[in-house]
Amino acid sequence: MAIKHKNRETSSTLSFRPEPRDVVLRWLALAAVTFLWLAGGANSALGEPSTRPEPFSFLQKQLVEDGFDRHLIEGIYARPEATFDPKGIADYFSHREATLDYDQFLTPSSIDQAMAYFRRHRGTLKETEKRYGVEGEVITAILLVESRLGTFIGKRRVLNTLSSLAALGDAAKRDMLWDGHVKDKAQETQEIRNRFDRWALRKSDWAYRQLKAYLTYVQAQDIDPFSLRGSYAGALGFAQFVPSSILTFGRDGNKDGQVNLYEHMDAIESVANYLNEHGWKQGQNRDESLRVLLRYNHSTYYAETILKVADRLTKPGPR
Ligand SMILES: [Ca+2]
Repeated sequence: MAIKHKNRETSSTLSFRPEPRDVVLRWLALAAVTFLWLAGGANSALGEPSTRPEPFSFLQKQLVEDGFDRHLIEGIYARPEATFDPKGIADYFSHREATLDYDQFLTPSSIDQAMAYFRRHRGTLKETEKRYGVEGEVITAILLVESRLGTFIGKRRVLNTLSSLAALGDAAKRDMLWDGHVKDKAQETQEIRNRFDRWALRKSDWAYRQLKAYLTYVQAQDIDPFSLRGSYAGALGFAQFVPSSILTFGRDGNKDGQVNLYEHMDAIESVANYLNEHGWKQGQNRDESLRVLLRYNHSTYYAETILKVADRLTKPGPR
């Protein structure tokens, strides 16, 4: 991580500083600023957020103040892929874990897929079990539920998801999102609006910390920040880790020099390491297993589903 010396003075006076000797450039810059201002105004009037460059300008300033290299940050957010993702946030707000259908992972076809995966990766799973004390059946069950064994990883660019959520610290962004994308879905009552504001502020703080972890991770592993896709909650890879978990628990399972949770061997070892670090012991009882799994995901339905899938893989009986 290239840490830059904090300098509030320079970070607050970037962008438009025309040189008298270059009148043409100055007018071009002024025209560009005017165009972007008009475009932003027009979008706002339609209830749509302007996508660039306003949504992330405050965020960029904050990241530079927190030690990220200015050129790196400005370079990233100047790219055309950098867009505000209001629909992802609206979907995230209306998401309810308890309504997820966890039974889908216990159908005969899901168990068959998990069994095929368990056999295909038997060597890696056995080796990992020996080193971390986490049963291969449990790792397979987690990968099944998290990403359908690496086949369903989400389509959203992780950088945009985290940046959009982090930008909700700004009241104007919350208003824009509420008016344009949430209130119709959620019904416009003061109570729900208050709940949305509290949720947005909490998520904004969380997402900013995850954004910093994500930028640290992609920089350290030399990964294009826009290349990784994940869920609307900013989780990524076959194991659906949040970036801070990748930094702490991610492992280079296939020893190619890069921690890449879109690789099976890396994902398998990272899951094992995460559970091991949270207290998993081989042969522990069901209650102890549930307690550790709840550290991975706070839903009891989730933890129970993992153990049921793992049981079916351990004792495949007639169905
Ligand atoms: Ca690797």
